[in-house]
Amino acid sequence: MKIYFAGSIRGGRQDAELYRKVIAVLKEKHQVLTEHVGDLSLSTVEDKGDKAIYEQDTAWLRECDVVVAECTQVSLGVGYELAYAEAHDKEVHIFYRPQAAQLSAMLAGNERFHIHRYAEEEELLAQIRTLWG
Ligand code: 6K6
Repeated sequence: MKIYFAGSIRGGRQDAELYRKVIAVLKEKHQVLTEHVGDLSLSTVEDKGDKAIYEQDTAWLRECDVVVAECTQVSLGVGYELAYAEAHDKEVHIFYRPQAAQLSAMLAGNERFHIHRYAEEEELLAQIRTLWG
């Protein structure tokens, strides 16, 4: 499967290492289109230009089979991507830590989204393996 992994970039990189680990598990059996989201060395401001990023990411969203998003760290870009994915009838899975964040009602209230709660990193990785391992 082609998986689009979404995680906060300009919204804050506190969970970037966690994204990297999720992507590593997904990559064991699938193609992850957005590996850079877990790249801790990338800059959040410069890079290839916002227009190019938007064009590439929306093309990948149209191309993917499933969207996997970690939403504990609030991100406008991830929220946009989830709405875009829904508009293109993609399967969407959202993971977050209820102890650390309240999920927006615009995500939590959308019955088309599959919402997964977890507490610890190992629990998240186990959920990922169960679904896509
Ligand atoms: C920096 C770090 C990693 O990649 C970069 C370069 N910038 C981006 N490259 C590719 N996709 C991006 C970039 N900035 C945001 N996005 C997309 O928006 C990703 O697919 C993320 O899921 C989402 C994050 O949005 P913000 O609002 O937190 O930046």
